[in-house]
Amino acid sequence: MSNFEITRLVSTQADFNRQLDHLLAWEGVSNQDVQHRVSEILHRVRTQGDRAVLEYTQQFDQVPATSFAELELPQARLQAALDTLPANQRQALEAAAQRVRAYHERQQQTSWQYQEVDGSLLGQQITPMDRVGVYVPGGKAAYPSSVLMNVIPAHVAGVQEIIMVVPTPKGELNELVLAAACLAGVTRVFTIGGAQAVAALAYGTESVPAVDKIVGPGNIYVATAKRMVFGHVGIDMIAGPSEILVVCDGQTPADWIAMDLFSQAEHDEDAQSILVSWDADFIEQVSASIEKLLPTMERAEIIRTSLQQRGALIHVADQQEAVTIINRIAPEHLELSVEDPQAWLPSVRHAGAIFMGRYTAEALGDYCAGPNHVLPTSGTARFSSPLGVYDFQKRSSLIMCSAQGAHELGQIASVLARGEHLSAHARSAEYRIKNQS
Ligand code: HSO
Ligand code: ZN
Repeated sequence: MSNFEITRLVSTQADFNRQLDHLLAWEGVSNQDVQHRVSEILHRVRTQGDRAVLEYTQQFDQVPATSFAELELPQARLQAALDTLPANQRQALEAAAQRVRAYHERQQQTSWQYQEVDGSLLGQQITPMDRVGVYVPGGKAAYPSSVLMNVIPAHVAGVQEIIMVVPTPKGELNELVLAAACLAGVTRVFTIGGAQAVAALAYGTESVPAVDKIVGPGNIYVATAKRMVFGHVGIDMIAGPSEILVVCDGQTPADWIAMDLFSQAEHDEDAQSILVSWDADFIEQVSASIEKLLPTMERAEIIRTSLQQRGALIHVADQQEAVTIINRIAPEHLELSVEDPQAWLPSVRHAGAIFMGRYTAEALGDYCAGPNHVLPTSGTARFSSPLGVYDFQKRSSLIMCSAQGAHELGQIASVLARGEHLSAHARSAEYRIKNQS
């Protein structure tokens, strides 16, 4: 414990901005070798279908299946997983699912139309995607909560078929993941993973139906495969490591804040936890809490590495500087552990999710508050939003011209079309101008 070091930054230091840049630098992984291997897997699955997926699954996951049919779980298996959960787990999962559903129902978009004075109609029609694939990692990163967060918005959006893929290394199934899939509304489950599962979902095989969009986290092979099939199908964001930025006025118990920092750090060594405060004494208290609490943690080594590599305690002069740092980082999770978080909101321009007030631990949002825990990372909150119902819906524009509307628009379109030397466009519009056909 003795030589534990977490980066300390003070905003008055001359090279503060450079140090902050250095702290935030994150190399998105892109590896030529991985790309090469993934493109070969995509090609084989695209051309050989089930047989290639089965072979890769036998090889990479050491699954003894001899036919592809063995790689699909019946609905009854999901129901059985739910039915055999210990009562407290089932209740917690149901409560979380119900809250996540209620929140996402509010995101439901509605179609609209309006009429112009000439009787023309304009509008926008919302339709769900037909079929969506949800990737669920196997092994240590298999989170039932992520099943809820990826599947429920698709279900609320009205997606008819939600296909889940989950690798089962050595045949090992995660009962909570299956129970969550059952509650969330998954239609079919295939026990496949890696780039081969992404390929199966993107291109379809004899057994796996091709989907319109693939969402969900995965390792570098999965992320690379998702990037490569993008365009053929939609994908969600490519998530970087988890991050939390806690802004505290010094009035929250230091142990609470230390544990909030740990809660993201324990995800993995590359996760980033940062505290910003204008109270220097409080920063010392949190530092002491970290030292005290770290040895008590199950994942102490992961937390220690994460905090040492990418964590920081930042002392700023005042609240205004804290705001500048928030917007500079555009964090995935922002905890405003302050007296009046509402007063801060108008200044927060970029953050995936904002946890307001001393009682709002980020962990509550990860599981059951209701909002989605799939959030933009690595500063991408500058231009993107939490996963939501809108990610599983599309908009179609609606245009219905009256005779009078066609007459008026025809004149505008004709002039513009002739300016572009597109005479079929012009004449198509002109036919509908009164007295000209
Ligand atoms: N904090 C993670 C989500 C998660 N936490 C799942 C616990 N389980 C994503 O930002
Ligand atoms: Zn988490």
